[in-house]
Amino acid sequence: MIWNETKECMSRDEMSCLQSARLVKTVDRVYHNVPYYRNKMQQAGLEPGDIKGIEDINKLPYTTKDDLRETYPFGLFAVPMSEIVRTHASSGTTGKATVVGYTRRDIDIWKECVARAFTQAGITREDRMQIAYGYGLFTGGLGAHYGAENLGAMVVPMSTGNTKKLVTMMEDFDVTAIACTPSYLIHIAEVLKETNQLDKIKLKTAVCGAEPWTDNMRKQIEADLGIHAFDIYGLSEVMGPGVACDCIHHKGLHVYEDHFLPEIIDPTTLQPVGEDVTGELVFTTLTKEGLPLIRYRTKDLTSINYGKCECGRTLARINRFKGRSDDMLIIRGVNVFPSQIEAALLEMNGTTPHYMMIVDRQGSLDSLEIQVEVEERFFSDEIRELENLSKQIGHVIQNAIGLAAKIKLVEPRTLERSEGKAKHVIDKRTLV
Ligand code: DLL
Repeated sequence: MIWNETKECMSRDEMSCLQSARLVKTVDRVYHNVPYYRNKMQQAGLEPGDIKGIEDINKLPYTTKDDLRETYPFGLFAVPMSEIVRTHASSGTTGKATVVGYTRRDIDIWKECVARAFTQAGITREDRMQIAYGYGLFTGGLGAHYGAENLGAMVVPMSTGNTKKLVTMMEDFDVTAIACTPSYLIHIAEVLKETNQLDKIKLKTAVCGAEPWTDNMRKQIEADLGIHAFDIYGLSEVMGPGVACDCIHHKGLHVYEDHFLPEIIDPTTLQPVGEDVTGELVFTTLTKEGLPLIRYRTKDLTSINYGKCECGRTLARINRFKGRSDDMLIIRGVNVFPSQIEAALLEMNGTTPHYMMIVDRQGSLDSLEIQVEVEERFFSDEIRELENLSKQIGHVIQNAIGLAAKIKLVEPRTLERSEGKAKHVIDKRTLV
C-alpha cells in the first residue's frame, strides 16, 4: 500500500502552494495563541498578514532550544492544556529537559508520517516488527510503535534493556523488521552471532535512526545481517521519528514536506544557502497544533536536493547528516566530527565501528586518544601485526581529520555498548 501518493509525488508548484497555505495558518495560530511568539514577531515588526506564503519565510525569526528552555515546560504550547493528549521530553546534556506536547490530531499525523517512512522501507501489514527504541519520554519507542501499528504490521514492543530476550523473540516470533538505533543493531548482530542464531532468524528490514551513522555502516549492517537497512530521521521538538526517511535508492532522506518546511542556512551568517550546499537544517512545522515551531534551528548539518528521486517521489531529500553544528569538537584548533573517524575506520580491514575519542588537555595542548575495537585475530597474531594496524589506523585518521591522534587498539567488546544513542566522545576538557 502506498501512503499519500498524491502528497509524495506532487509538482514543486503544488507543494509550494500547499505549504504556503499551511504556513499562513501556522503563523496566525502562533501569533494569536502563544504570547512568546507574538512578542518575538512584534519585536521584528511583523504582523501575521506580512506572511503571505513560503517566499516570506525569511522575515520570520528563528526558534532555538533556548526558547523552549526559557518557556519550560509548556510556554510554547498553542492550544489549551485540555487539548494536549501526550507529552514527551528530550533529555538535554545541559539545563532542563525540552518538553513537547501533542494534540490528538498531532498524534494522528505523527503515526501517518512514521507509516509513510516505514512504507518507504518496504514494510507492510505482513511484517512483524520489533520496536527496540526506548519507550517513555523519548519519542523513539512510542513514535515508531504507533507508526508500525498504523501500517498494520504486527508490533513487538521490546523497548531496550534485554538483548537476550530480544534475540530469542526475534527467532521465536519470526520477526521480519526492527526499529532501533544503528549502534544497537550492531550490538544485536553481535549477540545473534554469539548465540548462533543468525541463520535461524527471518529479519529482512531495519529502520534505524536517532543518531548519526554513515553509509558504510549501513552497508556493513546489511552485509552482516543479510537485510536492508534504512535511515529514519526526526527530532522531538519537531515531532519525533518520521520527519524524513530514505528509500530503497538510498540517495537522501525524503522530508515529509507537506508537514515540515525545510530550509538550510549558514549557521554563522544565518542566511539561506543554495541546493546541495551543506548548512544547518531548519524546520517550520506546517500542521502541528500542540507545539507549532517557526524556523526551528536543529543544529543538524546536511544539504538539500529538490530533484525527483528514482523512486518517483518529488519530496525534497536531505543528505545523510555530517554531524551537528554543536557536536563538532575543536581539537588543537581543528574542527573534528566523530562521524569522520567512523567513516575512516569503516574503510579499513580488521576494524569495527566501536570507538571512543578521549579528548584531554596537557598544559595548553589538546590531546586526542582514539580507542578502537579490532578483530580478535589481531590479538592472537604477532605483536607486530597489532603495531602495524595501529600505525595504519593512525595514518587513515590523520588523513581524515588533519590531526595526529594516539591510537589504542582494544579487544572486541571492551568498549561499553549502548542500547540508546552511542556515546563516542569523552571530552575531559569540559569536565574541569
Ligand atoms: O532521536 C527522534 C528519533 C527517534 C529519530 C528514533 C529517529 C529514530 P531526539 O532525541 O530529540 O529525537 O534527538 C534528535 O538526534 O537533532 C539529530 O541530531 C539526531 N538524529 C535523529 N535521527 C538521526 C539520523 C530523536 N537518522 C537528534 N541521523 C537530531 C543522524 C539523527 N542523526
